Amino acid sequence: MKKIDIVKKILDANEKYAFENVLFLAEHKKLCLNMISSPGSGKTTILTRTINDLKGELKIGVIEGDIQTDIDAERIRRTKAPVVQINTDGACHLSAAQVSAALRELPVKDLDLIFVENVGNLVCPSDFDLGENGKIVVLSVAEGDDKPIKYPGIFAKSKVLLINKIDLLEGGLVDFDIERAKTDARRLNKDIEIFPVSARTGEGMTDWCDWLRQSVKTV
Ligand SMILES: Nc1nc2c(ncn2[C@@H]2O[C@H](COP(=O)(O)OP(=O)(O)O)[C@@H](O)[C@H]2O)c(=O)[nH]1
Ligand SMILES: [Mg+2]
Repeated sequence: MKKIDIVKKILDANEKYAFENVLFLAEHKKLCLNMISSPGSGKTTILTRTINDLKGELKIGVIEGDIQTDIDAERIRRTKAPVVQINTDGACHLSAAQVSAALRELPVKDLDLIFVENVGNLVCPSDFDLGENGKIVVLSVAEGDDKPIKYPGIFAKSKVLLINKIDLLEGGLVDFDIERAKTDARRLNKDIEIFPVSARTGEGMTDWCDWLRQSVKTV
């Protein structure tokens, strides 16, 4: 079998599970967001702060994807949010089948919102639909403002762009032109919502949390 046929087979099998997840989430009327970024741009930190900021308002569960370890799941567990860890054993993305199994381990009925933290990588996870309601791409200012044009796929497919670590812009610690990143992301995806945030200081988190409050109402 040619490599291209094998890749097609894998993607077709993934689509089948992704569709099951779509049905499962629709049946339970739950919002599920797939968070994608390079390693270290702040996904887990954003999640822990978001869970804490929305405590008492939205019940959030998390599916944590990692190549190895349950370090991030442990960080989420400390917030008291329910979390399921998936180790991909080297694979660079989560599959819809893995998410399907994890959804059945979470107390979905009791939740308002489910986040999936995908494996850190801007490329592979964008090709694997998980049946989620939307993708959230995180880009930290330490990574450079050219990333939307260098990795267009994930920016074109995401509902939201979180530009994280904006606290680093103060004092000129990093060069990152927020307007350039926004313009390039919007050129790829005119509907993308963009929130500059600092998961460290909390700056910008209110607008992001407001977007989540609105989005859970519309599933
Ligand atoms: N200065 C700064 N550091 C951050 C921010 N968000 C996350 N970090 C740090 O970036 C590193 C990677 O964060 P993490 O949440 O593990 O990223 P992940 O790999 O995308 O899940 C950690 O040392 C965090 O403390 C932020 O807004 N500002
Ligand atoms: Mg993480």
